[in-house]
Amino acid sequence: MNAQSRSVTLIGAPLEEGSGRRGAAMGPAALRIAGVDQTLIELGHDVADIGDLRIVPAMDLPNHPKAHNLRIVGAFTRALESSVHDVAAAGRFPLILGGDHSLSMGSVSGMARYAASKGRPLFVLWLDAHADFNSPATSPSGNIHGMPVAFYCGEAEFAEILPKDRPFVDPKNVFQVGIRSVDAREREEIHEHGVNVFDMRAIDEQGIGAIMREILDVVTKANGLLHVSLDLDFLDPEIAPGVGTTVPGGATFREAHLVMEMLSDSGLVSSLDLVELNPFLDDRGKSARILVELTASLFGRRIFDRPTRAA
Ligand code: 6HN
Ligand code: MN
Ligand code: MN
Ligand code: MN
Repeated sequence: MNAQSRSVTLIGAPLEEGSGRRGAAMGPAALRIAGVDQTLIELGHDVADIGDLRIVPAMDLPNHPKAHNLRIVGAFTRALESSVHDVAAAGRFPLILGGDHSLSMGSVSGMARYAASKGRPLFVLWLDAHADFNSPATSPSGNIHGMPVAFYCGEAEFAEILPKDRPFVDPKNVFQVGIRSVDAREREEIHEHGVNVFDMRAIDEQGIGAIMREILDVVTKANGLLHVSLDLDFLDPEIAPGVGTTVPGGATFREAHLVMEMLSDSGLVSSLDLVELNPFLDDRGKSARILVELTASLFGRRIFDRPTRAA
């Protein structure tokens, strides 16, 4: 994605029912007000905005006691899976404006189907304070935004949402970076399934640059596509307060930008989620703006250019 111009399609997903509180449904509007489209256009990209997805609850799904609002989250999952797949198949870059993190059940599944159609493996970079690998059986909250990684890696409890033939993501192709809040049973599941975790301590000890090089190397060698899912709480709450699940000790402003700059240089990124922004909790648009600035770095904004690095 380096200096090259991309065709980007913005897809709004005003979903908040996967989280325990209201407000994330205003996320797409706040990201547009913060200028996500204009910023990409100024960087030389072609931008189409298809507006916000509208759904009706999926009444064929159960009212699950341990997965709150499954009918709404399930309907968004179906809508996003197909629209993200179709945008990618049309040769465009799907940029999903969230919305809470349960929307990644749809976006990642759509990209998994697209990658399979190209015979390429899908990798996921999960930038988050949380591992989001709960299932209805392990979740302490019942909030589905804590479960999307388990979903797209094949969690059986949600088998009714998408068609049976949909491809899952291999948990070994999931890289989680920035993790600092994991539930007890969730931790066991992560180990069992072989998810790659770089927690905050790994960032402290190794540096984010070395971690990113390691991840990008794996994706390059496998000729993979890379979906990036950016949960606002990856960042430290001091710089990004507009989120319902703040955890202290997050990534700094520069660490987050370096991630985006290295992703941009790599040219490997196929799709992006911006999630968990809750404008109702934000401080005068600060968090919406930082998400737009990080998106700009991913799409080629630089302080100064660097010589291209051999892979
Ligand atoms: N997110 N692990 C907690 C839960 O309820 O499962 C928190 C999940 C947070 C989800 O931030 O996207
Ligand atoms: Mn998350
Ligand atoms: Mn999170
Ligand atoms: Mn399991």
